[in-house]
Amino acid sequence: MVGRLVLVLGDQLSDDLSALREGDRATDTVVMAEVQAETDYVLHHPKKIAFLFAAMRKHAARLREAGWTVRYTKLEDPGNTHSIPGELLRAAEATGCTEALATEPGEFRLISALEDGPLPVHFFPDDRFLCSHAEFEDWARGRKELRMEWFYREMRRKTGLMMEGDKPAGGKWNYDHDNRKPPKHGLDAPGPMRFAPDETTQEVLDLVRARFGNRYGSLDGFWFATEPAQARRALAHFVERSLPLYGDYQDAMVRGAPFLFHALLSPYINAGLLGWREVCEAAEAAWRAGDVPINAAEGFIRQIIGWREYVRGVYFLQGPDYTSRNALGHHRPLPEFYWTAETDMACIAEVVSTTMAEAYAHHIQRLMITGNFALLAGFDPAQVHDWYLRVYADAYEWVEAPNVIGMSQFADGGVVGSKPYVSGGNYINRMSDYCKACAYSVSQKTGDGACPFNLLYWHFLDRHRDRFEGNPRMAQMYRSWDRMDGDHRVEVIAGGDRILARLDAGERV
Ligand code: FAD
Ligand code: DLZ
Ligand code: SF4
Repeated sequence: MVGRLVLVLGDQLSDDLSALREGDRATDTVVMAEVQAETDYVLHHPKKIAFLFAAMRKHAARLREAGWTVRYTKLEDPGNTHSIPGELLRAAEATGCTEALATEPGEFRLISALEDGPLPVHFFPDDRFLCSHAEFEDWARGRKELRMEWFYREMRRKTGLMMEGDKPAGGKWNYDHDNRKPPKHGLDAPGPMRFAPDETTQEVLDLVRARFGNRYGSLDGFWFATEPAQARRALAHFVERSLPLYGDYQDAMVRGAPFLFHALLSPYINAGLLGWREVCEAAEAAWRAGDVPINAAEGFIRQIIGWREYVRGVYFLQGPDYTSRNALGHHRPLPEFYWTAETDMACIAEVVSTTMAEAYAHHIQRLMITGNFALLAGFDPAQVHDWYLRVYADAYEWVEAPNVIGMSQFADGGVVGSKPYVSGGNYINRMSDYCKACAYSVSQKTGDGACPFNLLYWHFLDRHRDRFEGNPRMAQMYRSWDRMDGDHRVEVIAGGDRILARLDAGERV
């Protein structure tokens, strides 16, 4: 009997996958493929490619052990058509199969490519997420604003995580107020669990170095987990060592300490090596055992069943045109220093360097350093989106786009955020030690040595006054601006203009 093909994509490496559940291991053939269409639709960081290829190869081996017939195409295999629909067709020709089963991909781009491909593909929902498309649509229907906090409370009730009956554990839904501590001097963080590359991973690293070594990002010091058992050890390490202080220092930034108390689990969760439930249950169990404070456990769980599920809901609700939105009409090209780290702004240099080295930066670095500067300076959101999708090991459009186009760049006009995330240098100085090492002065508000964030913050508010003045959450900022001396305001705007002119001229900033 001729079976069907079961497609498993690089970020679908979960044992419990809807397409596998629908398939029959006695008759069907699993198709997995390393293809250039996926490595090159944006030029991903080599560490991300290496992580996924190593994890894919090991997943294929596990599926074979579990009794599946797996047809796995390596990047260098002769005949590789270098696209997912192409590899499905080749598999169909080789096996005689005439149809394929697939779990819905996480990017519209690939959904369309499969729908338009030569082989009929039957899609099944990606139920590795807590909230289905239909459930999110129901929640969103009729609401004037899609605020994450209300969605999150629904997910708490639905899962029973950190609940005492129908009430939130500890009496409050959200302990974010306790999660904004500036870094203490000499803050010592354990960092993520690191794994030495095994034979499969080393083979992939050699391949990726040869094929993708010239693009942005370093492959040196690769330490990611590449199989579920390792990812579970990384989770246990995080819960034991970092989670106790995760909440307190969630927003802190320290030079030379890129990871602090963060989980470093997003690449694993997004690729399917870990599930949302096991990571949340581990955090809750640690709190119930008295090993971590409530602000840490709640804060972590909110990121997973709140933010992560919410951004996915937004992506699929908003549709394929979401990534091309540009509500603020920003068109300035992304400057070279987002690729080279060659800038006098110590904060940006630090985050871009970390990103190049690790394919990682933590949330506040992404939001309040590189994202904040891009928004203040008015960089084209499509280019900013392309940058974030390329450089981070956890980036797939369903999660990256609402964070970038929505939360960070306000290019969706306020679907994700009720106001833009912008700040001057004071916030960065309070939450980091970056300014101490900077060529600019964070306390200087005007003149050539003034922190560019200080100048561009007011420049941004001033040039977008028509849009934001009526926003009650921004009224205080406009009142402060209006109270400033007129000559001072002229100097600030002139200073902002000069920074933008230097950016436009390609001069060092
Ligand atoms: P932790 O701080 O330890 O958080 C725990 C987990 O919560 C993460 O592993 C992640 O699974 C989840 N999480 C936290 N915040 C978010 C969020 N806003 N959206 C979705 N999940 C979240 N996350 C991605 O997974 N992929 C991206 O491409 C991505 N791009 C981002 C771009 C910008 C501009 C911003 C501001 C945020 C982005 N995020 C993205 C969210 C967040 O920065 C990362 O999930 C987080 O930094 C991952 O590191 P961690 O595992 O150490 O996270
Ligand atoms: C990100 C990525 C890369 C770099 N390479 C592959 C690949 O060769 N084969 C594959 O099946 N998946 C890859 N992926 C992940 C896909 O891009 C991802 O499944 C889609 O973007 C949908 O989220
Ligand atoms: Fe960044 Fe300004 Fe501080 Fe320099 S002074 S590190 S540019 S915030």
